[in-house]
Amino acid sequence: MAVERTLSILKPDATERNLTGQINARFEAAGLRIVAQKRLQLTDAQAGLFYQEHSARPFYKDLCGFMSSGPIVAQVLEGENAILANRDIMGATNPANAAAGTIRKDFAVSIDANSVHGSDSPAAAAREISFFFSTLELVG
Ligand code: IDP
Ligand code: MG
Repeated sequence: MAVERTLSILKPDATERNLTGQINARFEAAGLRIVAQKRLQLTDAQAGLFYQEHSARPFYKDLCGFMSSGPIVAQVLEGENAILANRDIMGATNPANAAAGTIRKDFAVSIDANSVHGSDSPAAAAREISFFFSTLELVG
């Protein structure tokens, strides 16, 4: 195992319900450190760029609409095996399938409004971190 960084997003359904602190506490309790964080609202086009890997999927338009519908919190989480560790803490994409104790099981509203995003590979983490954060915002 190695120390990694991963890109996390608290989605509009989470910020709308004022869950930033409760979700962040899950990351910290699991040993992940929030090393960069900012709150912003994406345009539909920016959400489309971020999720371009899904551009051919039937849910893409709704996904971009949802992700630009309100403020999000973009953050970089750091820790041992952080990419897979965060995916475990998040739980399955569809909250109906998410394991007990995961963020999506406890907080997600639906498969669209599923509260959190997390990078799924080292390549995705690198691309997604640089999408939101400049080198000046990333303390070593
Ligand atoms: P992930 O967020 O667990 O990595 P992805 O497959 O990368 O899941 O999909 C990105 C996002 O698109 C999901 O978090 C979810 O909000 C949405 N999504 C995925 N599959 C569906 C679907 O079948 N219907 C509606 N929305 C979906
Ligand atoms: Mg994904």
